[in-house]
Amino acid sequence: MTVAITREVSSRFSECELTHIDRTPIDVNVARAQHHEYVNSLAALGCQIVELPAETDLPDSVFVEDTAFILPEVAVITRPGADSRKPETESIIHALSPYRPLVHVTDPATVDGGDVLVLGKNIYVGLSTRSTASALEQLQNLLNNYGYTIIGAEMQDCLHLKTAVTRVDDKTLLINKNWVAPSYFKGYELIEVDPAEPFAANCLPVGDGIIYPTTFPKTKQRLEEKGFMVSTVNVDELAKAEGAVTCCSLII
Ligand code: CIR
Repeated sequence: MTVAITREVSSRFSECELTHIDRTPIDVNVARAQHHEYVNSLAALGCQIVELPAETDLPDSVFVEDTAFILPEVAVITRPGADSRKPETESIIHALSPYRPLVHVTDPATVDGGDVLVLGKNIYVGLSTRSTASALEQLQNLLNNYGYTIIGAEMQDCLHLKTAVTRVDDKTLLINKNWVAPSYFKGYELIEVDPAEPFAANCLPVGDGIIYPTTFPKTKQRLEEKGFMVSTVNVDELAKAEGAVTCCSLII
């Protein structure tokens, strides 16, 4: 059984952190409705949903992906790069402890889960504004015993590594080559985003389907042409906070 941990949208969502996009008015009720639709599509693809209550004082806390990443053997609790987001991990520790032994990234290192792309035993970590070189070192030490290799990936012009590249299946990645070099991912089939849709590289494979924003029809067509079953959700209001589909859940 696949479990998806999600968290309801904070009433202070419009006070979110922003790095690469301009602030535009956010309607929290619309964001909540879209999040609800997202959670429903996770359930429709077979996930058992564990929805945590909203954390009013943590505007970005709907983006649970940044607080942890989950491996078959262990879950890693991150230390998010933005100070406003560091307290988000507390409730996630409680939520994840029934499922995995936990290990922790500690001060002074920071890493956002959105920068962590797990491809088998290779774990790529985006060298973004949120994730530090010392986090790479800590992660390597924490995960050595399980046979993982941590690989730092240079990236540019976007918030997280997974804004630039995500896993579609075991052999296939969806990528914006302007934001991360394809040479990191030799041996994978790379589906490029349509040039008109630079933010389209973030998809969430779950069960037999791919959860994907409605906003990127041209790239969606590229996924469908390769035989992937794409299930679209409107996450435009969440995207105003620089979020996308991977960031709103932790998949176990
Ligand atoms: C932030 O800047 O941290 C949030 N406003 C957006 C985080 C999105 N997270 C993700 O893509 N993993």
